[in-house]
This record gives sequence, structure tokens and C-alpha cells, in this order.
Amino acid sequence: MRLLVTVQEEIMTNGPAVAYRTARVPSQHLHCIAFLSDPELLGSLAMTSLGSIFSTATQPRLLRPESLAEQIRRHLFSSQAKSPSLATQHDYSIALALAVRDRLLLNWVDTAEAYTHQGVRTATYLSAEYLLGPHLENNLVNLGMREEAEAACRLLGLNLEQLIALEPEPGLGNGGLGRLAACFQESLASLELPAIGYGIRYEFGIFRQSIGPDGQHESTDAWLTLGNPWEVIRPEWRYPVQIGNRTVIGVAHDTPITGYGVRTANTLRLWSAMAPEAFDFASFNAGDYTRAVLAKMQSETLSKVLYPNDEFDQGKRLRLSQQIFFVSCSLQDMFRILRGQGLTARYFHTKFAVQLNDTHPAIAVAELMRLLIDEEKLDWDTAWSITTASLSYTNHTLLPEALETWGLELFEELLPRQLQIIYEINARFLRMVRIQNPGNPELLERVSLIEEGPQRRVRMAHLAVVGSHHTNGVAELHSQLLREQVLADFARIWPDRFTNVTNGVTPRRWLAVANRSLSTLLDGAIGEGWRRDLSELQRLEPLLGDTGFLEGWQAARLQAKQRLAGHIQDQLGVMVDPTSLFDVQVKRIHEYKRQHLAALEVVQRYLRLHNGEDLPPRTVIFGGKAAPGYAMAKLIIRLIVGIVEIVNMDPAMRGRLRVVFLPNFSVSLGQLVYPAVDLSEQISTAGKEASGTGNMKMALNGALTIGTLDGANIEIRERVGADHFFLFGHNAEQVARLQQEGYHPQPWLERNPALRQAIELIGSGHFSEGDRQLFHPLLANLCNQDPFQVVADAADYSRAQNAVDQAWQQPEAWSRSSITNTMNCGFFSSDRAIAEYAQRIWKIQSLSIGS
Ligand code: NBG
Repeated sequence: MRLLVTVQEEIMTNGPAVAYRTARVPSQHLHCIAFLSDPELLGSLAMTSLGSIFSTATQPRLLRPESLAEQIRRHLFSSQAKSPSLATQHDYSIALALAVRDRLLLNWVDTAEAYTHQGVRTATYLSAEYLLGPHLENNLVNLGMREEAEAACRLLGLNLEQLIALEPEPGLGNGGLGRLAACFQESLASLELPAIGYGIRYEFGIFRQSIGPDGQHESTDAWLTLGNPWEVIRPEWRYPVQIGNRTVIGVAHDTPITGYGVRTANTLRLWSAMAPEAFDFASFNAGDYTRAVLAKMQSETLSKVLYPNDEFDQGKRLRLSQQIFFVSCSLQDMFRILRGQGLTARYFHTKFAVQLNDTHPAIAVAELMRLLIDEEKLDWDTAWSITTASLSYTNHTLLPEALETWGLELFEELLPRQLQIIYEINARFLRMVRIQNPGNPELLERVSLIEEGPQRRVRMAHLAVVGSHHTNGVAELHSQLLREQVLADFARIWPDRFTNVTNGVTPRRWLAVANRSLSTLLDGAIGEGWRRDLSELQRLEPLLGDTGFLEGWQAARLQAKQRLAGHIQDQLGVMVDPTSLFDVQVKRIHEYKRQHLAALEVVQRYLRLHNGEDLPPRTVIFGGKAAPGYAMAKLIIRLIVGIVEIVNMDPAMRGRLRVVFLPNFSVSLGQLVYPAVDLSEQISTAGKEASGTGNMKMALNGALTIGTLDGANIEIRERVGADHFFLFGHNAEQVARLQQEGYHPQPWLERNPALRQAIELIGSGHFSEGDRQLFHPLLANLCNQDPFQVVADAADYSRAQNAVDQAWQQPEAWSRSSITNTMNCGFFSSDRAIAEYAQRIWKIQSLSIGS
């Protein structure tokens, strides 16, 4: 009874989490403590004996909507300092987020405590990008309290969906790589795996894109302006990082990552940069106020903004500074954790499995060596075995321009000690290679960590491979090409280091949250288990012949399409027919992804319709950002915008063809788009797309793919079956052969009059108000070089699109193919991918938190 009183008092003064800490109630009674946090109930509970309260603790859903509504009201007052009559929707959205966070805190502190007390081996994921998407709804679903929240909002006269829509999304990533990191964090927590995600708390995430008649415009993404209810600042966890002659301090900002249906809440720890001194007193006293704060501003610049380039290395000083900044803070943080457990640096590799997400954190190889040697005073050989036993590296691209290298001068200026270490690593590595391969200086030159030439450069991918125990690609084909081409020399030296882990996506965000109509149908048909184990979708197979289910499927998909159509109408004022075929390509704009191939096909369709052909109605939807400095990608957007203008105002196209460019593609928008896709465009030049993950999200939600044999498309096709996939184009081997044989688009153009006509129409200024010059760079490139073999694949693409038109006219067969796609996509869960990393690469084990 005394314990109960303590708990009560603490709750009243400090809230449930503190009460829990103070009273040290066993974790299996946590539900009870959360229950106790409802002040309405406290009075009556005081009369009850502790035992009887705790005996009710295991009952699910003790938290009722009334209690959640009360907590929201309380946060409105205590956190937002607002009365209900003056509160805005935004105030309520923050209050709701904080109320949800309160629930989460119990899981979070327990997870941290369990990991620390049990000293578990932990995966630490180093990534410069996390494209998280909004947290609220995902947390509600993972905590099993969405319905409760909906009811609580109703009690307060609010609409949950509206509050959810108000949350700005933390767009701390460019595209696939950052989104993968976010899916992986969620799967780690759902699988109850001990993990910490480390990254940078960019003040400005990926730029906002708006679309004008002249194409893409960028503006800053000030996602933190209205506050961030999900993060907890840890001012005590701060580390100095030396960059050139400057010291910058990194301060930890933690965000909880909840697992689905478990008590695990892992931590995403993002570093924000600060100056060691608020300002320089000497300058201040000398009257130079601006100089006094200059250093502070320069330091804080480090975590200001995300570089908006995917798959392109700009070699900028600030970017290298960002890399060492977050890597060093993260490694220093790991040493702190290690020491906290009474372990010395020698145990680093037994405690941590450190994953390098692409080469952005590859400097970790040199920085870990530096910390082990300079700070922890270990000898080189011991430090090297600890480093290589700790690190593993994932490569995410085959594009040569995306493989990071840094000029030696810059490196020397910013990171002189790390460069010394890299030289030593290189000398020892090359000695080993020389001994194993006598008389092969070309090999030494190829594998060296330093690229020779007019400007000598550090090759970060080589550093990552040499300094880690595993290197993996992200789809079968990609891993094979890494082994056979890009990193072939290394694969010969260390065949066992190379492996594949095909990417995956989290079924919680990308099916349960994004597609409620389909989820409800699935729940009714096969139960809710697919959320935990996506392979349960296989159980849909017997329903393929069930007309009732087929109708339900069509209705659920139509609902998703109606939602998207509503958004398009609201945002763009364009009416699209939800019963038309939704043909969608959303992803970063890149020549290798070939949005221009799809655009050329739309122009051909437009001409065919003008010639009186009868084709089934289609809505072609594009979306995606172009790197601000990537002129050709921006021109592709400009072309699509021009096509949109002409097609949508042409009466002859009405009811036949609509084209839409969705501005500012993001995670939230993705949640609206992926469920509404009938035809998933995955049309990259074979051998260029490492994996793709949008392809998985679309197929999982019941889209049929039109695609090349590239990245994970190959594995999707293998699983869903060739009959349910529209394949076209040259495969990676054929693409490479064509290129070797001196590919020129001209003869292919000659054989494809429809394509020629489309190119001529664009060149005539038809889509650019008579301007014949505007698209010249794009068209000239296509007709003369065509580095991504758009022209060589165009005829076969048109053939496959005609097959799509045919198939679409058989709605039942199409729907069965749609179900077949969903049913066979269980493999593409990020749970499966993470389980593979955990078992084969990290050697970590799950730990269940709580009762
Ligand atoms: C991207 C690839 C995608 C892949 C994601 C995630 C980069 C550098 N790479 O094909 O282009 O799906 O990584 O692995 O963003």
C-alpha cells in the first residue's frame, strides 16, 4: 500500500514515467502504472490493495479513450499553455503526440534499462540519412492504440485524421537509402533486437518542391519550426569533434522507435552541432560583435542542412565535416556505453556490431582506429582486429559518380590524423596484396585506398571494404555486380566477405498505416498476423477463386484510388477518374530511372488517341524530386509539366488520358500514393538500380509492375510469377554488351517511327509554347548518346504497355494478378531483411522487454 501511495504522489507531481522510476515497480506491472496515471481513477484505486490492482495489470487495453482524452487536455495546459477555447488544431496535435509519447516512455526507459543491465550485444546503424516520415500514426498503430486515439479525439470534438495530417515530416533523407534506414529501425524494434540508430539532426531536411510552369522550385524545409514533440534532448551526452582547426560539439537528440505489438522502444540518436563557446569574449570585448558569434554560427552550420543529392558526390567540405561529425560522436557515444557497463575498449567488438549505411559513414574505419590507438592506447594490431570485427558495410549504388572520393588536400586539411591512419591501413593492405599477387602493379593501383592521378583522392568504398568484415549489396543482381565488377578485385581477395541482403519495407507503415481499406479486408480474410509475419499473406491463395473476396479487393483498391483522386483534385484542381488505370512512377528523378522513357510513351499514347485509336482510360502519375544542381533531371520534370499542360486541356483526351505531376513527393504522400497504384513503373536501365523499394511497396499493395530485369524487380517477378509482371527491355548483360559494342541510338530510332514522331513533336515546341530550344539538350542527348539506352528499350516498352492495356480490360483477371502480387510479397518485409542482417552479419539476438 505504501508503494501505491508513493506511485500516486509521484504521478501527481512528476508524471507516470518518473513515478515508475521512483517506485521501482516491477516491469510486468507497467500497464498498471499507466492505468494509475489517470487521475480520475486514482481516488478509487487508493482504496484497492496493491495486489488486486497488479492482478489486473496483464489485461489488455486498460487505457480507455476517456483517460487518453484527459491526458491530451492536460498536455494542452501543461505543455502548450493553452485553454481548450484558444487552442488551435496544431496545439491539439502536439498535445496528442505528447500524450502518446507518455505511453511510450514506459517502454522506452524499460528497453534502455534492460539493454544496459543485460549488457546485450547491440547493432549500431550509422546513417547520414533517415527518411522517417511522420511518427504519430505509426506509433499509434505499433502501440495498438489507434482506435483509442480516434475515440479520444471524438470525445474532444477533434478528428484524428486531421491531427495526423498536421504533423510535419522529418525528411532527413533523399530517397531510397534514407527510407530504408527508417524501415530498418522500425523492424529492429519490432523484432525486439537491441539497436541504436545514429545520424544527424538536420535543421533543414530535404527541400520542399513546388512545381511551376517552368518546372521544379525548391524552398527550405523548416520541419522544426513548430517544435518536435517526439525528441528528447540529452544535453549531458555531448562529444567534441576536431575538424581542421575547429572543435565542434555534438549533442544527442533522441527519438523513440516503437516496435509493433512489443514493448521494445529503441533509440534513434541524432547529433546536433554546437560551438564549444557561445561566443568569443576577446572579439566581443574588442567591440566586434559579429566576429564574436561567427565561430558559433560556423559550428552550428554543420548540422544545418541535408545535402539534397542522391547518388551523386559533390565533394564538398561541409559534407566531409558532417560525416566525421556524426561518426565521431556516435563512436564516442559507444565508448561511453561500453565504459558504463564496466568494459574496456578491448571489448568494443563484442558489444557493438556497427553497420555503415553506404560510404557516408566510412570514415568510421579511420576514426575508430584513431580512438582505439590515440585515446584508448591500444596497439595497431589489436585496434585493427577490433575495428574489422566491429564494422560492416552496405553498398547502395553501382553508379560511378555516386562512389565517394575525397581530394587529399581537403582531407589533409580537415582530418590530418585520420589521413595518416588511412595511409598506414593502405600500406599494410597493399603489402598483403603484393605478397599474394606478385608482379601485378595494376591490381595494386586498382585496389589502393588512394586514387592516383592529377588530383589524388581517398576512395571511401575501398576504405569501407578493407576495414570491415562484411560487404553487402541490396538485391541479388546488385550484389552479383558488386562481386563481379565494381568490387571484383576485393571479392577475389576476400570472397567470404561479400554477401547479399535484399532490401525490404516495413508492413506496418506501408500496408497497415498507408492502406487501411486493404488492411481491414486482409484482417477479415486471414487475421491480423501478417503485420508481424508478412509471409502470412500466402494464406490469401485459396481466396483467389472467391468472388466475394475479389469484389472486396476491388472495392478496397477503389477506395484507395478515390482517396488519391481527392487529393489530386484538392491540391492541383485536376479531376481524375478513379476507375481509370493508375499508372504511377514516383521516385527521385534521375536519368537512369528513365522518367523520360515513360514521358515519351505518354506522348506516343497522346498521338495514338489523336489518331482515333481506342485505348482504355489511363491516369499517368509522376512524382519525385530532382537534385537542385542536376540540370537534366530538372529538364525531365519540365518536359512532364509541359505534357501535363497540353494533355489535360485537350478535349480529345477527356476520359482517355490524364497526366499529373504530384509536387513534393514525400513519405506522407507516398502513404497516399502506393495503395492507389495499378501499374508500378520500375523502368530503370538494367544494372543501374541497386534494388528499389518503391517497387516493393507498390506490389505489396496490389500493383502490377511494368519493369526491367533490374534491382529487386527480378526477385519480385520471381516471386509473384512472370504472368503477373510486365517485363520489357534489355537485361544487364545485354545493356553492358550494347555499350561495349559502341551503342548508338540512331539505328534504333530508325526502326521506331512512333518514338521518332514523339521526339519530333517535343522538338517542335508543342509542349513548350513553341519554344524549340527548351528541350534540345534532352532530345539531342537521347538521339546522339543516350547513355541510359532509353531508345534501345523504347519499342519493347511500348509493346509491354500495349499488353497492359489488354490485361486491364479483363478486370477479374487483373484483380487476381493484383492479389497474387500482394500474396507473394511477404519476402519483401524489412523484418526478413533485418533478421538476415542480425543472424548472418551482426550476430545479435532478440531480447524481450517486460513481462
Ligand atoms: C539507393 C538505390 C536504390 C536502393 C536504395 C536502398 C542511394 C545511394 N541508393 O536502388 O538507388 O533501393 O539505395 O538500398 O540512394
